[in-house]
Amino acid sequence: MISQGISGFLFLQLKKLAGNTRCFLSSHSTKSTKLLSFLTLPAILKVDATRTTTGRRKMGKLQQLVLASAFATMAHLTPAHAAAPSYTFDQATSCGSWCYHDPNLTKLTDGVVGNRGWAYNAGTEWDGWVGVPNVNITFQFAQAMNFSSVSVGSTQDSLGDVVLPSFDLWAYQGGNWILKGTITNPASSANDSSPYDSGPHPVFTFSGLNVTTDQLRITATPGVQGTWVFIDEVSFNAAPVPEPATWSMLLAGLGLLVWARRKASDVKPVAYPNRHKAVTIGLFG
Ligand SMILES: [Ca+2]
Repeated sequence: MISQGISGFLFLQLKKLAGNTRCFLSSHSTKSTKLLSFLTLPAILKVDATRTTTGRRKMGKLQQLVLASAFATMAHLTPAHAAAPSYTFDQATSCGSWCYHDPNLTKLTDGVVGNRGWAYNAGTEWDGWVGVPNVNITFQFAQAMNFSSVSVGSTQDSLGDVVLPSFDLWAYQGGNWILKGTITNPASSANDSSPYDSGPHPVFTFSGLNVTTDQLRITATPGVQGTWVFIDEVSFNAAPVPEPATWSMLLAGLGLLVWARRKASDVKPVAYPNRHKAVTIGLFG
């Protein structure tokens, strides 16, 4: 968001520089004319720079703005390449009637959501664990992110088979796992559904987080021990946090801007020879 703001500011400065030159014909010029004039701005300023102090000052400012814009654009593009998280379990999945393994560790972040009845699509969407006290799923992100919410999908058929778990959310900060939220699902037959129910299953969301980290952990604890835990998808609402290198690029761009403005204000008037007069002297002097 900050890099976008800086990029926008740099563009406005560039536009202002263009608007102050004669290449913008008038306020009534068409958009195509203004765009053509904008694209020819460097050439026009270069010609002006050979004639006047103002033209030379504007040419210098244009060069600094283009360089600063390049820095800001690089900084803006860096967080846009944040990769999807990888994840691991601390308990092995089980197959059961169908197979609830996740051999490539992709099923929880592939965007594919199962049905409320785990058997409706042969259970292929679900990761499953059975007879474990709990399971920790740890997500590793390519860079630090600011999380506003995290959602987990699960289901239940009966208290003697597949049971809704409770969830804890942890963030790795300062070398420790910090508890950020708990969603409790007490064991209740009210959550029962047919294994062939084609409707949507419950999704449990940790909201209003404002948590910055590059690692999150979800602990799923079954409401009844010895039963199954099923999870099909975990989704994150997050924005990338600029890394130190990104901040360095932004600061470098801002520094160039300040330097360019000071340089422009330091320019002293220079007496340029009148070209017409010079020709006159050449002819008749
Ligand atoms: Ca999935």
